[in-house]
Formats: sequence, structure tokens, C-alpha cells
Amino acid sequence: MQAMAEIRNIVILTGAGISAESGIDTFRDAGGLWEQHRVEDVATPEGFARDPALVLRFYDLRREALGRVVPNAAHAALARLDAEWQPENGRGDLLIVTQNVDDLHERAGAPYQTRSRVLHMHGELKSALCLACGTRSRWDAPLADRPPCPVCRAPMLRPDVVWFGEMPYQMDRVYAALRQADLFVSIGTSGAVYPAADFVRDAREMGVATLELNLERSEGSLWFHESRQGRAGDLVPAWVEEVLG
Ligand code: BV8
Repeated sequence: MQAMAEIRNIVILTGAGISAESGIDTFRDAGGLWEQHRVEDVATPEGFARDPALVLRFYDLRREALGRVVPNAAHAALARLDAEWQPENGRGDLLIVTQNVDDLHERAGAPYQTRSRVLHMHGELKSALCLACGTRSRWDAPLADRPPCPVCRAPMLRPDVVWFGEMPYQMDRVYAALRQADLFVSIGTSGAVYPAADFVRDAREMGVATLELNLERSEGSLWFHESRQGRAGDLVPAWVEEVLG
């Protein structure tokens, strides 16, 4: 692992595993989301075209569940890093790229809300996208009853999440950050979905130090300079302490 002193710019990728201890189902663990629903039925544009009510209900249930969960120690540790790791205090840049569509990173960072550097590459449950006018609106309510778009009033709102076959958001910003990074840390992801699963390879090709914090070895573990197994709630606070120490 690169000496801590040389680390200035950090890119962190988080996946469903960082929210597991908050009680949010992951996708591929036993009993996870993909055991209850076929991906092609609920997380593709084709599935939405085939049965919009089923898809809208699937996301309504997940959005509503957010009200019953809270961030865990791993989210809190990253929020602390987000607040303390700044160029102006001699540290450097930080980008937290999350594959998650929950709002737990933001809610953990509330005291530092203004400084949050969280990027949702697969969108957010709490955002609605209008298929008629393209407006994105902050959204907390159900979509299955086809409410009107706040801007154009058309009943054409869909979850503002990236389905399979759709282009993830802000990839230019992600790759620009990876190019400048000294350290890439992957937390709680199986490394099963692209292009996120390729970030560790992109990082290594650019000479970036790579660290994995995950409950078990993942599909990408062999690509990391260092891979630590354990619960995010234990590994992430310890790692943040190490970096800030
Ligand atoms: C793209 C949002 C194309 C929605 C998600 C054919 C056609 C088109 C594309 C493809 C194709 N074939 C392959 C592809 C690419 C495809 C892909 O990768 N498919 C896979 C199945 C092979 N990717 C895409 O389609 C992407 N788009 O490629 O664009 C393109 C390219 C160029 C130009 C135009 C278009 C879009 C993919 C995004 C899909 N949306 N989510 C929603 O949430 O419903 S994916 C979803 O699953 C997540 O967002 C995440 O990205 C992904 C993986 O989930 P994880 O977060 O890793 O969770 P998982 O359950 O898998 O693992 C949890 C991990 O945590 C485990 O390792 C576990 O051990 C660990 N863990 C558990 N508990 C803990 C823990 N760790 C620590 N502590 C704990 N307590």
C-alpha cells in the first residue's frame, strides 16, 4: 500500500455493501434484490416499456424504505473524510462515486452538507426524470400513480436511475478524477457491473494505488494492490482513521 504521506487525491467507489448494515438489501447476496426480481423485468428500459406499473412500484417500495433506514458507521466515516480531506488544509481532492441510488451518503454528511463530493453514477431514488421534457426533480413520493411533472405537467415521470443498457451519469468527471488520483478505494461492491467494475483496472493502468474493502473477495479482488475482508462498518472507520491519522 502506498505510504499515506504521498496520498493527495482519492477516488472512492461504493456499492450496495456499504448500505447493507443499514438494512438495505444488496443485489447479489442471498435474499437480495435480484432474487426477488429478474433484472430484465425491473432494471432495464425494455422492462419499463413492457410493464411500467411493475417497475414504478419496484422503485416506489425502495424509495419508501429509505424512510426506515439510517446511515451506518461506514457512511459516517466517509462523511468525516469528505469534510476533512480538503486541498486548502494540505490534504487533497476526494470524489465519492457511488453505484447506490440510496441517500445514505448525503444523510451521513448532513453537518458538512455544503462540502459533499458524492457522485451518483447510477442515479438516485429521490430524483424523478420527466420523459416528456427531460427535467430532473427531487422526488420523495410514489411514481406508480403517474403524478404530473412539476415543470411540464405531463404524467411521464420515471425513476432517475441508470438501468442496464443505459449510460451511467457523469462518467467524464469520474475518469478525470481517476486520472488525477493517488489512491482508488472500492467499498462494498461485487465488481459484477460495468463500467464501475473496470475502474480498478483503469486505476492500475494509470499507476494509482488500489485498495478493496469488502465483506468477501469480489470478482475484482485480484486487481487490487490490497484487499481487506470484513464489514464496511468496521473496515471503513478504521481505514479513514488511518488516512487522517
Ligand atoms: C452501460 C441502478 C452501456 C438501478 C444498477 C448488454 C447490453 C448493454 C450493456 C451490457 C450488456 N452486457 C453487459 C453490459 C454492461 C452492463 C453490465 O455490466 N452488465 C452486467 C450484468 C454484466 N452495464 C450496463 O448496462 C451499464 N451501462 O454499460 O452502458 C453503454 C456504454 C456506452 C455507451 C452507451 C451505453 C449500466 C449498469 C447500471 C445498472 N444499474 N443500479 C438500481 O439500483 O435499481 S446496477 C446495480 O448492481 C448497482 O448499481 C451496482 O452497480 C451493481 C452491482 O451491485 P453492487 O453494488 O456491487 O452490489 P452487489 O449486491 O452486487 O454486491 C454487494 C457486495 O457487498 C458484495 O460483494 C458483498 O460481499 C458486499 N457486502 C455485503 N455486505 C457487506 C458487504 N461489504 C461490506 N460490508 C458489508 N456489511
